[in-house]
Amino acid sequence: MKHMFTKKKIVTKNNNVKTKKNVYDLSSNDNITLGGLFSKILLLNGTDTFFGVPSDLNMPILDAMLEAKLDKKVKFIGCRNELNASYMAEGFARTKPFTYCVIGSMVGSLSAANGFANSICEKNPILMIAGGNNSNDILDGKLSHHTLFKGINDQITSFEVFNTLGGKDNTFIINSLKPSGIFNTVTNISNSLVNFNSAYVHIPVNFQKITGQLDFSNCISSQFNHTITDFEQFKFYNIVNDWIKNNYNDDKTELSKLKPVFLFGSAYNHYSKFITLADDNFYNLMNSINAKLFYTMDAKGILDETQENVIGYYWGGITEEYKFKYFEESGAIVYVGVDFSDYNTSGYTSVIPPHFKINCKNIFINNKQNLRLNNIHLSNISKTISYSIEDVLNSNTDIFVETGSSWFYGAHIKLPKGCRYNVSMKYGSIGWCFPASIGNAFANPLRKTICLTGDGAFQCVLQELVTAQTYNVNLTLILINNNVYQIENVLDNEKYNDLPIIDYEAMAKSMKCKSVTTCTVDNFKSTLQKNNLLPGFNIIVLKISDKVIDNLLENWAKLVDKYTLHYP
Ligand SMILES: Cc1ncc(C[n+]2csc(CCOP(=O)(O)OP(=O)(O)O)c2C)c(N)n1
Ligand SMILES: [Mg+2]
Repeated sequence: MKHMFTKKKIVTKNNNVKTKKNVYDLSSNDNITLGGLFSKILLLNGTDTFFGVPSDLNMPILDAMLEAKLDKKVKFIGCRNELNASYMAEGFARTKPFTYCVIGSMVGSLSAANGFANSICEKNPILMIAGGNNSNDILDGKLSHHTLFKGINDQITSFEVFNTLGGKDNTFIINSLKPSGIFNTVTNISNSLVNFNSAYVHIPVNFQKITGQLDFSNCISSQFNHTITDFEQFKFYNIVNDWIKNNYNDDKTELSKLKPVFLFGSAYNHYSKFITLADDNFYNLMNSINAKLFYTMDAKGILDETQENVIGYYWGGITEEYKFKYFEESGAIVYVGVDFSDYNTSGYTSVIPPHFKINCKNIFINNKQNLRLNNIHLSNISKTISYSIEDVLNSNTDIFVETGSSWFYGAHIKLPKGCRYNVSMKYGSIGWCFPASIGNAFANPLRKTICLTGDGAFQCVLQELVTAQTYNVNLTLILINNNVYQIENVLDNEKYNDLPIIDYEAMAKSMKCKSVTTCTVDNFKSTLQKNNLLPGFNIIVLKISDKVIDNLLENWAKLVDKYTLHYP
């Protein structure tokens, strides 16, 4: 790593590709800036929007990206901090091949690291373009601002952090002015992104103004097109059909006698932006074998919940008794793309052994934990919240649901066909939901995005009210204001879980938000129906008591906590 910045030779991990001389396509030999190349790649992949925060370390590349003379201008959404920018980029990348998050290294990149990790977990790829300090100062051993160390180490600290998070194959540095070097780095970046891996590229500020024969955009973008054509194999019809052929000799009558049960997990979530995983052929096939279908909670939305054979979620020990009966009576329990965690199994409780596993991970069976919640009590308040939201959903809505009690309101929503449901249940970082919803609204301006979040989570990221209002994004924010970290409070009813009483309506209005309404459960349904029809950004602050706790939430939290704290 030490020789990364020596003047003689630039050694990067891309060496293997570098040795292949002139592999890049020079059919388009026009001069272009490095920033222009990044912008062109974005445009060629069907999008024009990226996110970030300006810094003296990234302004040359930002300017080059924005000023590039291309068919179309790209759009930079400046966020109020880098963490929010990385979440927003991830929300955007949920329905687009990828996007960029442009930040300065260290003071910016370290804040964005949490969102970068979230995007890795969810496989919605973002490229962090991090502007670094001037490499000349590094070589002279001078101390530069925003850094911890002098010399070479100041430049590589941020790089190393992202190398640790994203892996060496997804972490890059541009330290060469040679087109071949740039080509190799940008090719490797596009390799990461097409494989749904988020990537990091570090560009010292003095390299950011590079102009030259750098227009490799066509050959790099063609990689995306190539990959997209391979998605047929992930269609659930093809997966299940192959399985029936291989295991039952295509004898559907024999199989249907076994009352097959399928549990679908989140392994395929990230393909759903490119193809319809569960199409009519799939449901016809499932009907022909009399199958009952379930999904894990991190995959909610992957199945069409209006289909009769889609029974609902399986969520470990808080799964309803009637659902377990289907599993007990089945002679063919099949798990497809299931990736169990303590969150989606409620602390690895009531994990059912499958007869068949297709592309599954992390399936540990511990029958000692066969706990069940026989009686699920949903308060009228919970029902009102869930069903009022359900009523405004349609095939043109996308809902984003935050970690916290929102997950449990979301769980009871029966999704209409075509409504996209978004959670981040693997990483579970509070604050993700609001910026990610804004990102989605940028990506899908003609659809209505609905953000369901708690007050604790919202307080992490509420600066982005300004961004949502500035662009008047097509988004309804439902803020559940219970003045408590409720999901934590059920474990430990302590003062530290209380939240200060804040007049969110006044606060949002002071931040120039135009449509803000505070309501209670009594008028939530009518408020939501009215306000959700308004175009642009609307906020509904739903005030509820801190006493609203369903046993579904309470039991889930206790089971997960018991698992988390368990001793060897
Ligand atoms: C970044 C981060 N910090 C802390 C946590 C732990 N945590 C999980 S949920 C939660 C409270 C959420 O409170 P709120 O948003 O008000 O939701 P409620 O359950 O009250 O609806 C906390 C602190 C986390 N998941 N992520
Ligand atoms: Mg709360």
